[in-house]
Amino acid sequence: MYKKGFTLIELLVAFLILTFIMIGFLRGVLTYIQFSLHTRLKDQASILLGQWTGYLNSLPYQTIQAITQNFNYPNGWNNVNCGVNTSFETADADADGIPDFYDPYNGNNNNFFNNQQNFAPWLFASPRNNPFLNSPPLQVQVGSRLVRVGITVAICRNQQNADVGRVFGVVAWYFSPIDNRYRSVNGIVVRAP
Ligand SMILES: [Ca+2]
Ligand SMILES: [Ca+2]
Repeated sequence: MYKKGFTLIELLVAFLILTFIMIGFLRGVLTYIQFSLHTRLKDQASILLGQWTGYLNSLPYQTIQAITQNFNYPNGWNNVNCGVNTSFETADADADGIPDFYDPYNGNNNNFFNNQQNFAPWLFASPRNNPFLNSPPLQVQVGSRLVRVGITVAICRNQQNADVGRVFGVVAWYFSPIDNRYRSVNGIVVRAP
């Protein structure tokens, strides 16, 4: 005799379909959260880059000279040609495709996701070491992640070897919540007396 209602199999199938829909929905929500955090991190990196290049441009040259005086310049950065035919800006000692002047990690940057505080020794300023006073932050938290800033510095010299200025590399970076890979924006500031 035919009976109206659901059999156990029908209920099970309905339950399975509902579970798959829920999993798909949750995955969609998760992806949305990851992408929106990624966008916020990217925006914050651009903001910090703008704040730092503005700040470095605003400092009196005497201040810049004073704070960069006792730095133990790595990579020959105490003697660079800041003219058009310069190679210091493209040198890549750790061979990861990122010029060291804009590179906060010694080695492939994607490998530093689990070791994010292990900054390259050539950074002049980093979230661990800030030689600047009253400066923008070198680290900002966005959701569960951090955007960090690293700054390199080099001394420009002319053909007579005279000190003619300072050049700063500024990099703001984060690890993307989408794939945990390194992402960055960078800029350069040149200052002369
Ligand atoms: Ca590099
Ligand atoms: Ca690197």
